Amino acid sequence: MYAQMVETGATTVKSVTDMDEAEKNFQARIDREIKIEPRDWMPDAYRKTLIRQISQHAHSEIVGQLPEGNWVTRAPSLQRKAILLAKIQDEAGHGLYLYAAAETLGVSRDELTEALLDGKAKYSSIFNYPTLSWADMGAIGWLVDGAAIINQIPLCRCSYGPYARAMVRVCKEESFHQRQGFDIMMALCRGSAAQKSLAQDALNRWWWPSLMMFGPPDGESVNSAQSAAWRIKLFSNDELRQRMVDQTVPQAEYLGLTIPDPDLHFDDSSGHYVYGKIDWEEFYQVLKGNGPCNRERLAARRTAHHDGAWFRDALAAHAAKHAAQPSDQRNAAS
Ligand code: FAQ
Repeated sequence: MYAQMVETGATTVKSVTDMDEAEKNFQARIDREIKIEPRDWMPDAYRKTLIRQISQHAHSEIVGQLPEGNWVTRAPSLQRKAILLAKIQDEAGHGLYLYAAAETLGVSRDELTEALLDGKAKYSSIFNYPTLSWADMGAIGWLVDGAAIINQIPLCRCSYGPYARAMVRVCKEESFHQRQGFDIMMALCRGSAAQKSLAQDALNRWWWPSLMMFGPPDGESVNSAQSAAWRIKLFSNDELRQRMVDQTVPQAEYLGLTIPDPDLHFDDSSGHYVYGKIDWEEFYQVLKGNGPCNRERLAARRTAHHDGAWFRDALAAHAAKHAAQPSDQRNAAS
C-alpha cells in the first residue's frame, strides 16, 4: 500500500452519531470556521493528520531545494544565479516555518527529520525527477511552484491556525518563484531555436509529474474525506488539478509551447480543458521509492544530516554552557 506509512486513523469519516461530546464540539467549531489553535482540545486523529501533512510539506520544501541546487553553479548569468539562490533559500525558510508549525502539535523536529531519513515520511513526488538542463529551472518555477500555489492558497484558510498563517507568507514567496520560472521560459522561448527546444523539452518532462503533485484521483485519495470534513482540505485533488490545467494551458500557448498531451482540448460546455490519462502507475512507483532520483535525494539528505552533526552539537553545547551560567553573567557576556 502506497499510503499510510504514517498511521493517522483518519481514513474514514466519523459520523456525528459516533462522536463523543468533545468531538461534536470540535466539529461544530470547525463548521463555524473558527481556527483551531495548539492549546485547544483536538481529536488525536486530527493532530496526527496535521503532523503527517505538515511534515510531508516541510520535507518537500527541504528536499525540493536539491533539484534546483544542481544548477546554481551553472546559471547562465550572475543575475539568474542570484535569483535562483534567493529562491532556494526561500524554500529552506518555508521548510522551517512548516517544521515549526508541526512542532506546535507536540512532535519534535528531530522526530520529523528521523522519519524522513528513515524513509517513513513522504515528500512530494515531484522532487524525484532529475533537472537535466537550465530550462528545467524555468519549468520548475512555472509549473511546480505554480502547482504549489494552487494547492497552498486554500491552505491559508484551513482550520489549523499555525498552518494557515504560515501559508500566507509561503504563498507570497511562491508567487515570486512562479514568476521567475515563467520569466526564464519567456527568455528561452524568445531566444534561438535551440533555446526554445530546451524549453519545450523541459515542459515535456515536467508536465505530467506536475499534475501528479495534486495527489491521486479523488476516488483513490484515502485521506480526502476526513480532511475535508476537518477543513484541512477545502478542495479535492482533482478540483485543484483541473485548476492547474485551466490556468497553465493559455500560458503555454502564450509561450508558443505545446503541452505534451494529444488528448488535451477545451470543452465549451464545461468551460474547462479536458486532459488525457495520467499514468498513475508512474506516480505510485515514485511513492514506493522507485522514481528516477528517490535514492539520490534521500542519500543527499542523509549526508547533509550526518555532516551537520558537529554544528548541531556545538550549538547544543553553547546553549548548555549559557543555561548553566547565572543570569547576571549571561547578561554581561551578551
Ligand atoms: N507526492 O489521500 P491523499 C512545493 C500521498 S511544496 C508524494 O490524497 P492527502 C514547493 C499522500 O501523502 C509540495 N505523496 O493524501 C516547492 C498519501 O499518503 P500517506 C508539497 C503524495 O494528504 C516548489 C497518499 O498519497 N506540497 O512544491 C502525493 O489528503 C519548488 C494518498 O493521497 C504539500 O505538501 C505527492 N504528490 O493529499 C519547493 C502541500 N500526493 O500520507 C521547492 C500540502 C499524495 O497517507 C521547489 N499537502 N501523496 O501515507 C497537501 O495538500 C496534501 O497532502 C496532498 C495530498 C494534496 C499533497
